[in-house]
Amino acid sequence: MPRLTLEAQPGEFVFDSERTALVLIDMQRDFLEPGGFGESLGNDVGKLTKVVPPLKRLLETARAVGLTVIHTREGHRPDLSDAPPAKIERGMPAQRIGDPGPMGRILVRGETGQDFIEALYPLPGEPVIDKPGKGAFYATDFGAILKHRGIDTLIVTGVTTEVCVHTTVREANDRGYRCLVPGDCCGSYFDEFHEVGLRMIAAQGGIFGWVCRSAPLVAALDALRVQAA
Ligand code: TIU
Repeated sequence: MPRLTLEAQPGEFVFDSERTALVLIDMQRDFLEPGGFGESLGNDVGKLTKVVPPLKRLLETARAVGLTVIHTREGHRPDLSDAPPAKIERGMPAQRIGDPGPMGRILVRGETGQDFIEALYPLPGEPVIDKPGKGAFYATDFGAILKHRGIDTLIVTGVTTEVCVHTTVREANDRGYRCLVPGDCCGSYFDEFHEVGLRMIAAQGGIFGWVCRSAPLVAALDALRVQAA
């Protein structure tokens, strides 16, 4: 069993790489590029771009050592039948879910804006979870895919820290998964929510999971590759 040990908050994180999945939450144009859902909610989407280089490095390392890699994508059916009216109507966005925008209809499956950013695009064979909610488990086959692959540990990354990353970590924690969150591979439109969101995960002895930086995680995974060579 390829076991790895990592310094993390609130303490050492030990995991088996064969039972671990790297999960990229919603690295979509709709959240990271102008003209999409994130901007329609009044956010500065430029706040999220710093996540891309460290996450790309982690993704490439995970792929190189054969970790399971899973991508999620928030969005709705073109007829919006899976979009709760309360979600569509909420707030005062300039453009709402389903409205036309420069990247196609906002947060609608199959539209350019709803797709992944180029730098982190899934490879063939990497599962893509289309999710209508904030959490990756709600109304998806994410749990079934993890179960069939024997996964018990999730490395959860992506955007945004306090919304879809947090919701997924909470859902996973309640289902018995051990979650590690590399903080610099997550991003928020709000610096303080990002910081506090990470602290909330690791507080109280790791109430929802563990938090680390990506550099030691990449180094630990890389060491596996050296051992195998
Ligand atoms: N608005 C916001 O911060 N996030 C979302 O709506 N979805 C995700 O976090 N992906």
